[in-house]
Amino acid sequence: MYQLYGHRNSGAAAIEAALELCEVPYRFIDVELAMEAAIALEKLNPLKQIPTLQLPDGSILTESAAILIHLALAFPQSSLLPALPAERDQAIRGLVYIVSNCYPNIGIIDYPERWLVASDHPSRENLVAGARHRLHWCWEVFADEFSRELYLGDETPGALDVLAAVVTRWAGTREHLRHARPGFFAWLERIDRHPTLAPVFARHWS
Ligand SMILES: N[C@@H](CCC(=O)N[C@@H](CS)C(=O)NCC(=O)O)C(=O)O
Repeated sequence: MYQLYGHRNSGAAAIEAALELCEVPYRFIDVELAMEAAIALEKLNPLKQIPTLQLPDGSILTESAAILIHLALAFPQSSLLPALPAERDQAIRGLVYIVSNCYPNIGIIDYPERWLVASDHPSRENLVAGARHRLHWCWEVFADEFSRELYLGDETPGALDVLAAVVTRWAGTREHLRHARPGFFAWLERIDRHPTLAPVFARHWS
């Protein structure tokens, strides 16, 4: 069985949502609830980051985009990635865009000291403010560049929809997009309400 290491209000929500869309059984291991789970995570992923996914054969996958692409390929009936090669290329481009341009700013905002040699309060504040600004701008660019790749009709959401819906949850991104890109903001809220995804997101953000 798949074993997903995560905790509430985290990027593990995107993988949990994808596992639900694939309709495969999995176990969610909350690394904030049990010390043994945190120790187990460190053995599997030296960065101690989540999501970390243990596959049924025991192998380990980290990195949200890699995990989502794995699930899309392992469960093609889920339509996590589009079947048409040109559309699939753009969806993979979008996944890589999010994890390379948006997600790293969250790490800086949460742990600014990792990026500073001298971690005094003004330096941390300055770095966090810059990362927040960059994060919000990167999402504006995403909204402009990728909206046509996303779930706009009645189809099942895909990996790109799910990752966008989760990574926009943090550091004031949704509030920013509500005014800066209202169409994209409304579309994110529609994904939140999808019947398969809503219960997952409720577990993470209620
Ligand atoms: N590159 C990773 C980033 C994952 C990540 O930063 N996860 C956060 C939680 S949402 C985390 O585990 N942070 C703890 C840490 O960096 O120590 C991915 O794309 O999955």
